[in-house]
Amino acid sequence: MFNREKVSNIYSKFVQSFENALNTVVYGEKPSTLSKLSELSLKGVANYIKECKPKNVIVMTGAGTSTSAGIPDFRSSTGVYSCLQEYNLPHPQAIFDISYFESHPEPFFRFAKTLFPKNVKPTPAHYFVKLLEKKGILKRWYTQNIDALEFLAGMPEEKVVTAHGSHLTSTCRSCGKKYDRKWMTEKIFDPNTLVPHCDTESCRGVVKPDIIFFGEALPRRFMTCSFEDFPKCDLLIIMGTSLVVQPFAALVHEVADDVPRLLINLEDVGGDSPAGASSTGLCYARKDNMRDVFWKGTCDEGVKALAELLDWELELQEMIAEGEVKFTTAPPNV
Ligand code: CNA
Repeated sequence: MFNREKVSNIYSKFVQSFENALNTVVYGEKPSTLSKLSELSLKGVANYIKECKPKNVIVMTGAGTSTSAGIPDFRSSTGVYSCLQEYNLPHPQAIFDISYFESHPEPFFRFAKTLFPKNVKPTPAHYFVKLLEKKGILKRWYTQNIDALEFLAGMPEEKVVTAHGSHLTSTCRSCGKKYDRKWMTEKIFDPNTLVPHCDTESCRGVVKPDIIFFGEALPRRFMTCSFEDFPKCDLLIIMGTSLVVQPFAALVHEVADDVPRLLINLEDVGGDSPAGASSTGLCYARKDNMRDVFWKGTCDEGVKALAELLDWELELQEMIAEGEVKFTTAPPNV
């Protein structure tokens, strides 16, 4: 039977291979960098997932995936760095600087109410990654976020790398005693507590959420997992990050040269220099781009559009609804 969609896919593949051949001649691209995408668009990424069936998808996320949950990002005009005047900091980053925190923990804990709101819920973008995991194709989720929403969405711990730590747990700076998220949330919202101190009478050290401040080393797991995962990656999805914080941002280069990379973000970030210059970033704006797709918009809209193209829309909706039910009955105490 005549299948219009199949014919259209074959036709776009033909056009793509013709363009690839042309690029090989014009730009001298090696065959290994020829495009795996039928078209350089969200639809091309969806077709790739449907037809090439990648099994080692890596997702990299940043603060933009949690803004729809009510947590501000850092660098947008309404982000954290734009509203710190009242804290009298020497510079905005000082609020997350470990040496500043050692002597002035108060600004961080005053600000923590905004960064770690009560009753916060994962967003559709979080559930989309959970859906990739349910489909058995998620290699790992690398997040810069410290809000622990990945775990509230039900992601197994081994599937997530919290590159900058998370406030799932907290540690006493003096004796090393561990505290959970519930304990820290209660302290943050207790009007009589300015800075949380260790419960142990003989200690009373300052308890700090296990998030990585400027001046602290990244978790060892970030290195061990990234060395192992990125060479195996067959699709990279990047969402809601300005891609400026290193070494996280540099991970986009650690996948093989022909691996498709999809960026979903409100603004174009991590971009490369124009065609002809050496490759230093994502190349969606380059004329010789063969594998990068930039979808401009919110993470939630982006994943919904991708889910629709994949015919996963219903499953995503169900997953979101299931999450909502869990929250209305008993918010997870993680
Ligand atoms: P950032 O530098 O603030 O960049 C956020 C990016 O996301 C920007 O490019 C925005 O345009 C974009 N963006 C904002 N909202 C959306 C949206 N709804 N949909 C799509 N894109 C959007 O944040 P990064 O994550 O790149 O920077 C890394 C820092 C931020 C890490 O150290 C984090 O710990 C830190 N951070 C985390 C959180 C959190 O855990 N939710 C909140 C604020 C900051």
